Amino acid sequence: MNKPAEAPEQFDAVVVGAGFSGLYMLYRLRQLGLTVKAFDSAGDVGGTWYWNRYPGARCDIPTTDYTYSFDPELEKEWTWSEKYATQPEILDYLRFVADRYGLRADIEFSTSVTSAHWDEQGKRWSIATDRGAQLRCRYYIMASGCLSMPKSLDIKGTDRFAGKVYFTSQWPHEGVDFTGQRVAVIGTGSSGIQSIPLIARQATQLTVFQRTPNFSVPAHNGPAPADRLARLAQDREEYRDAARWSPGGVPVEPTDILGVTASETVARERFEEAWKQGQLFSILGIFADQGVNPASNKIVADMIRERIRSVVHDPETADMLCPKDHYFGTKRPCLDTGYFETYNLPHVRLVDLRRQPITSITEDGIDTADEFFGLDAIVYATGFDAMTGALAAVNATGRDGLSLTEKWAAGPSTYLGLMTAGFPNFFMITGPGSPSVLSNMAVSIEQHVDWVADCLKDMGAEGFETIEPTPLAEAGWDQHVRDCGAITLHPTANSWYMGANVPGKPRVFLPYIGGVSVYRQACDDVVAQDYLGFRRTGPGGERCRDGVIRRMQPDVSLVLQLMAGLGMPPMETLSPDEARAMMAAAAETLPPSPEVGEVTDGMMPGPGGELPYRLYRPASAGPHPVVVYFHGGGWVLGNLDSDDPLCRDLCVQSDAVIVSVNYRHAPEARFPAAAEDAFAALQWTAAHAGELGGIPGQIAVAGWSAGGNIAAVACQLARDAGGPHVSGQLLITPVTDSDMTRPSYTENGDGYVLTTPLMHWFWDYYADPADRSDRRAAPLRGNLDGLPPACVVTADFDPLRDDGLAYADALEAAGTQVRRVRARGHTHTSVTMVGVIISGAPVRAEIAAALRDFFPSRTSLGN
Ligand code: NA7
Repeated sequence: MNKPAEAPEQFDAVVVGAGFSGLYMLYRLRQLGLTVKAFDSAGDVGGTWYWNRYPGARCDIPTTDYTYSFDPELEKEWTWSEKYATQPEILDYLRFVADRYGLRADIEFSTSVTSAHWDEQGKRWSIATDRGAQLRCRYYIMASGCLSMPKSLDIKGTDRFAGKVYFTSQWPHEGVDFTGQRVAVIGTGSSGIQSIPLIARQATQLTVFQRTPNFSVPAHNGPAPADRLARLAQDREEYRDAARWSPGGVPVEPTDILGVTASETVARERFEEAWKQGQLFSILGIFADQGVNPASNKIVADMIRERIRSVVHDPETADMLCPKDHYFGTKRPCLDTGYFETYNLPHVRLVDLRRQPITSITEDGIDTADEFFGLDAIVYATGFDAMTGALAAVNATGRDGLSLTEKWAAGPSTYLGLMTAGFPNFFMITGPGSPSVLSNMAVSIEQHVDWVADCLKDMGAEGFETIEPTPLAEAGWDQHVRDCGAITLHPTANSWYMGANVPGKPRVFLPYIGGVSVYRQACDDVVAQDYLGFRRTGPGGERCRDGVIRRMQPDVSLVLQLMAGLGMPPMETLSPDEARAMMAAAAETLPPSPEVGEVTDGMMPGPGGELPYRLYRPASAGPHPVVVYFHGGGWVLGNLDSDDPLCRDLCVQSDAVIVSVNYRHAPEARFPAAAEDAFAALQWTAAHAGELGGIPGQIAVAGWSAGGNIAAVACQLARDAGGPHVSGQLLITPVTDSDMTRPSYTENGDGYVLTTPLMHWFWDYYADPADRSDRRAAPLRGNLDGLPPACVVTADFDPLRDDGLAYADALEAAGTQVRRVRARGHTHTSVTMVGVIISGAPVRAEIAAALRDFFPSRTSLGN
């Protein structure tokens, strides 16, 4: 008779991993009174610090910060011996923590979870291990680490080598003695860079095989920094809180100094200071813009390369060690102790695999294109399948049989990096889409564990059994993660952050780069909004407030915060002259505008006197199509300078002559002065196109905001007058009507620079109420038949959003061809902030493409 199968053991929660995150998760779950079982394939606690025992292994965040903060008593009982503790000391610490809280009792070591299936009927996860155990649990938590799945070897002939083979990620517990041996190290990431100097001390001959040189800065290791210890001693809680609400999980003084505008002296001073500190966040934060601006990044990178050259004696080796193919910080920079100095030793040699690729590893060494290296030992420091590798290894199956790897075939998709739709009650600690590897892991781990534990507590209190993100919330978060990455230089690098180190892995920027504090706020906001974007179910029914937690472009929201911090008075409380002065002062702080071929100022006749104009000519050979441009500013503010950066950008990108016209302003010249000037400017420019370097007959109008209003009016007037012919109208977030009751006036009426009260202020200066329904003030009310093709740009966070949409709809209804450009996540003003708002660049590229399309014959001119 067959023995009846044992019923699976039941737990409230199963945790995978017993490293930093698994241990704390276990602690919190127990505190909630839940039954928990944790598994780890290692023989003891420690996670990454259990496995990575290679010589020189240390953390690269100061250990005073790379530590648990949840229990003040624990902090009193443990003192780190060095600024950057070694792997054995960190492992000791984690063992100490496990002992102190008696955590081992609930951990099964040397056991891997092999499968996890969601049972929709029973609302439980079914878990199986490689030791044949079957378990059922309500909550399944992957605390499996971001850098825990070693990358598979992808070098030819690795299995042929008869000598000793070592992996930095799985180093022998008893250690290795390389004395008298000819050793190769393959890989120059953190693991290679930390271990190479120590291996060199023992080996008779050391050859380092480098595919990509890495930026590394000296750690200046030693005792923990006195200032930090003092601050901690004085007020531990204040310090830990500062870390929690910092950009990277370590308290730092953020700078607003830009590399592109800093003097050489300031740049050098800041670099020297950061170099001295020997900390990643210092060297990554020399300039506020070094992560987003190539020119600023180069200043830092050049100074690091200068240092490498000053240390390494052989110029050829020094050159090989200088990173040139990626921006500083876009691959994880390293902290080292004597790394570059090691190459001055006579028995150490560097091989550049880009010049001299490995053809195969053989029985007794490494064969390259033009040389053979006889070896006794090979050390692989080739990295990890980062962030998704360990999650994919278990490959959980969620609802409807969907596996995680199927769902993530094109890259991971998560809500807050904590959960993923279709996988109820499945949590990830520091999953993709969270700050994780870009931050102090200790801080990010505690935040995630706390969030999950609090969430389970809330569920228990409210009688819910399952939780899962909605597709809408998840798609919104994925978009936000991509938006944050897109404004940085990261996507340009072949880094493990991008999944680029693993052949075939989708190229996606995996972590969230918006910052630890910003991220924490988003998580808190989700909870405060009744778990926005999560669906929770229980015997009493389900609750779901669906929505997207962050819809604004990250740089737009940053600029709004900065502006709010300046405490400027609302513009509508000022007089027009005061408002103009405030705008002029703000314009002075703008970064340099794009270069164009030529800029000339001139005057053209207008109905009320001469009108100043500024002409921007592309650098390419003319003649060019001509765009008559009208600046924004509510008919009251603005001038040729205010929209200069946008005009330059339009000129460069659309390859058209831009004639920016300074029409008359209210209240000095009220309605219809601006509209009349716009039409007159169009007529004059069309008549003089040839003299201006334009192609006669190829004229478009463009305008932003109130400028968009008079541009639209000019098109209607030109049609009525039988000319001039207008090839297209570009209306950037235009005012098209005087009716301020459309929903966007309420939804976006406050907080996004252009406010509803300010629109009232503008209208009051511009036009009498009786004139406001005149089609020259409200072009939406005019006859829209027979108008030129249009490009209408609308911004999500703009009171005028619905003005633009209404005009686009009405033009289309009248048979006009309309290209709609949605400035996703932008405000009324942010799209035009050239050089400030990076996320506006793709929108402006689309606008420029629309401009070019107004002039199809231009292509046939051979340009
Ligand atoms: P990393 O940083 O991924 O470094 C791995 C290194 O191995 C890197 O230099 C790779 O070159 C190199 N590599 C990988 N595959 C190959 C092959 N096939 N041939 C030659 N060279 C190869 O991993 P680490 O373990 O050093 O550090 C991981 C993180 O742990 C670290 O960032 C810290 O956060 C702690 P590549 O750059 O891909 O050209």
